[in-house]
Amino acid sequence: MVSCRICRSSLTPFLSLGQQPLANHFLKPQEFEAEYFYPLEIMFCPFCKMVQIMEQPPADLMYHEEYAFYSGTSSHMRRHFEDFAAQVKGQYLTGPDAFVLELGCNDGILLQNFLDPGIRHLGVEPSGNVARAARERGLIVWNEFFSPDLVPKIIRDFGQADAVVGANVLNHMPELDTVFQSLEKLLKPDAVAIFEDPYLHDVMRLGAYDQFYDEHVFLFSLQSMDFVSKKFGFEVVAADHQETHGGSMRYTLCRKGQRSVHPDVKHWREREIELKYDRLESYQSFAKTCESSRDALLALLKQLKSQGKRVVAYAATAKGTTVSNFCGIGPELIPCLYDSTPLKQGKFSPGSHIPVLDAVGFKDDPAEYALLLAPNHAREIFAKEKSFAQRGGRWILHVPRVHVLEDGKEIT
Ligand code: DWN
Repeated sequence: MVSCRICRSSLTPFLSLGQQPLANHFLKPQEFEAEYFYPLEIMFCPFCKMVQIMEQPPADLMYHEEYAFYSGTSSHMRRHFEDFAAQVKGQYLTGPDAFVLELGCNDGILLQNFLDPGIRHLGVEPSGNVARAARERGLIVWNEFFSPDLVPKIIRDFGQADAVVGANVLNHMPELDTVFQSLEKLLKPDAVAIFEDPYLHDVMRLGAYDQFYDEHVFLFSLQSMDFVSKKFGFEVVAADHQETHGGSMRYTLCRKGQRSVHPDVKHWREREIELKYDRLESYQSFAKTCESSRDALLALLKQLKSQGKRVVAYAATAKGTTVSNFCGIGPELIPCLYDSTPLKQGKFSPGSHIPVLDAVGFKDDPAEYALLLAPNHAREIFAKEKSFAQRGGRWILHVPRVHVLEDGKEIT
């Protein structure tokens, strides 16, 4: 029996994504043999409704000196975080000596937007390389795993916070209890915690099983976020849906009764009940969709190979690790993967061992098809790589179902 990390009830498994490697551990050939794998089983808690993975690899295997994901690589995301920061500044950092704390600030893509108006800030980031990149932007960053031990030090150096923020971070933190207990101490009485993470409804509606990998221990919904918040004396006062990462939710939390609750919170809460996200059957049906999607993608790639077509992949994402390992796609079907991150180039993709090449070379590759492993960045990548479609190249996407685009139009 596996217990829920939040309410200790017994969890029910609903989707098995097989043996998976560390999603962001791009490797050299000499590392293949000792590569770390773990079973990626997705579970639902019938009591608190939290969707979570069964087992998470040790944190220091995932976050370290060579963490492969730099948040700042997408220009679309840079704009998104400017807007996020503008909202936080305009609504919550209006006092004279405001202080904002960011958990898991990565390369500082969000936090840098607080520099200009001179707002006091601190980023806490466990991966050394991205923490350094954030410091190079002039930010104050502690290269640490966030833990309750840091709380007295933060309060000693900065005082209590007006806002604690985290983007795609809370879903990475298995010990949510200690995060909420820390928030209780860190936040001023009417201060807010704002967390933005992939949203359950979007994952369910898109069949986006690729949002599950080692780093994403939780997939939040309003109902599960309500449960955790309530457990620690907080409440959700705003729920702003975002289009990023295939669909995310920005939850604003504060101590219960401190602020009025935005009507959207009720709207999303009711919608989740209408869609039956409180029932195991919904997750079992989602699992079937994911398995069909896996079969369809593999069948398409095999068919194209039998026709002698060259299919490459684009964007060496963490999500792509789940896709290639769940579907069983290796270099025999996809000879190479193009990506803009220097740290990934020249290495091989986790588990599937597909060589990763510099994205600048994509333009010269004669491939007829390209599997897009970052569907969340489709607009940005299609614009950047428009010559591919212009010369007759076809994009393959696996969400919302496996399909092929020719000149922007779906052909299968
Ligand atoms: O939560 C997480 C999310 C926010 O980011 C992390 N745990 C890990 C990471 O997940 P991901 O790798 O699936 O993220 P993205 O943002 O979907 O993909 C980024 C990758 O895509 C990078 O390797 C760079 C690449 N990329 C590219 O090659 N060309 C991205 C863009 C926009 C491009 O134009």
